[in-house]
Amino acid sequence: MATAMDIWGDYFTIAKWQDFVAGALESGSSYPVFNINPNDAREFDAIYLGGGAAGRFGAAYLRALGGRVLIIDRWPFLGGSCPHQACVPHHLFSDCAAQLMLERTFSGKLWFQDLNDKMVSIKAIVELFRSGRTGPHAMMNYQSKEQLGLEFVLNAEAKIIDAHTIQVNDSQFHAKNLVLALGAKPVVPDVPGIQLKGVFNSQSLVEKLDYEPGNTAVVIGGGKTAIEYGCFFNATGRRTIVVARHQAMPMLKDAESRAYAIKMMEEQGMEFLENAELSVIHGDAQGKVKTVSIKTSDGIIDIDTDFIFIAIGEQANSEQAAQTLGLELDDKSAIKVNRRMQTSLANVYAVGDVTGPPMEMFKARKEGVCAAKNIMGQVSEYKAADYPDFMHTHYEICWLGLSEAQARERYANVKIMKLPPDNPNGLDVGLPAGDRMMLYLMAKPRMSGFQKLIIDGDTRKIVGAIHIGYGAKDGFQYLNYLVKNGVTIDDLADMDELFISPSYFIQLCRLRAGDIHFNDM
Ligand code: FAD
Ligand code: COM
Repeated sequence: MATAMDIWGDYFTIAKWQDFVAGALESGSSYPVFNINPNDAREFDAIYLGGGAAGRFGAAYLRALGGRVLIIDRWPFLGGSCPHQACVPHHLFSDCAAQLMLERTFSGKLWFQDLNDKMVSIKAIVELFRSGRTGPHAMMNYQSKEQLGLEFVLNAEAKIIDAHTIQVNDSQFHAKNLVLALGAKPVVPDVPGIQLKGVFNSQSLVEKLDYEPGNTAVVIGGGKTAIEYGCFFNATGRRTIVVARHQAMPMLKDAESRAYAIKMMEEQGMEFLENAELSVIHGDAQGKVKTVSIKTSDGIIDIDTDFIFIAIGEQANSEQAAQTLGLELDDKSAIKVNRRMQTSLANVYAVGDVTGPPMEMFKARKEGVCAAKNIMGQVSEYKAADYPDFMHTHYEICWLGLSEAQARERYANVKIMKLPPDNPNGLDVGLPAGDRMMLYLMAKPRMSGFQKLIIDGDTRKIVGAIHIGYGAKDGFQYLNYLVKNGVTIDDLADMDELFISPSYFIQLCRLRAGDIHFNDM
């Protein structure tokens, strides 16, 4: 059995880290790995409890400011849930969904194999992820240790003793400040049958799936994770039913864009039960899911399935901190913080998913950095607002700013530029199109995407943008910054498009740039 390791001073290559992480995950044994500088006698300015996006970025910044910082994490790697159970598997599954939609659209044509009536293995893709994820894990460890010089303890559950002290096995660590970066976990609904084999969430799917799901997947939830994973299950060739308590995909506020996204999912065979709720999960004699009962406005619907995916939200990992330190929580159990990331105890900070929504990487990382600055004597405030957002269906969907309806409430003279434009052929028009969309453009134009720019016609400022297709996500990160700084259609018109680019906003603006009273298009 492995025992505690002290690795400060040892050079770990990425390959060595990968072997180490794979071994530790496989054996499941928790023996602490100490990477602590024995030659630094300074007290820690902070312990980041949790080394995910929030903890790792915060600690790196604190060290960059000249402070001494320790990260403690129960996993044998840094980077947290993103590479292990969240963003990375989600992007893998969404890549598969996009690829499979293309292959199914062209099934038996050109060079594409015949995929009609063929199911693709979910288990094989999950196993591919499980063995491949140690690559990113190793990279995070290498970067943290060799490039950023961070001190950390890994592979060890931490216990909070008080607002300055953390215990790992028999060792105690003290710091001037404590930063809770403990993340969140999927909400588990309290319904009969929830413990049956065959009921998964985003964590257990990648950790525990050990059989090939049958031909029907039932997804509970209408949010990002539900839709993203649902589209993947659908693309593998399974009947997929999404059960949403209210509306599916409510986060995409622009009604017309949402309608396009839902229509395209339905055309891929996705089924939606809205205003519906999981009622009971029934099992067979072996304790495996057999049927699920869904409560709808028309009564109970029973669906035969051996595979249920539950994605009804995430809940902060706040229990231990709340109990031990008596911190104030909000009504959803997230740790309450002020804009400097301080909890109800001044030297205890909380960052990332543990402080509640939006549960996104940029917010976790920026909160981690904000806490670091305050701990090191700067005054720094942060509250996530006016950010761009994205999710996947079989497509990549990005949005920023206001929906058309929101813009019309706020501005008297709203102008719209969109592709396809309103026209007698509806969606059956081969625009927009761009990288990864050209085959659809030629063979099935209605699948070639949708995009919309929302403008305040009086100031000519962009107030909202949406893109459904592929390849625009990168641009939306920068576009949002410009929009927040008041970019106009005339500014966009002055930019240099890399034609053919997936979002046509620059050229659409240039076509109107000289026209003071331009029309919707
Ligand atoms: P985490 O990364 O969860 O880190 C918390 C850390 O605390 C973990 O490493 C854990 O091991 C450690 N820990 C907890 N308790 C203890 C303890 N007692 N002792 C020691 N260590 C402990 N966001 C995006 O921006 N893009 C995406 O594409 C995206 N996809 C997602 C897909 C899914 C399915 C999910 C669920 C989320 C997704 N997110 C995405 C959100 C993103 O993953 C989170 O916002 C982000 O990982 C939060 O980082 P964090 O540091 O707050 O928490
Ligand atoms: C990315 C993990 S997968 S982290 O945010 O760089 O730590």
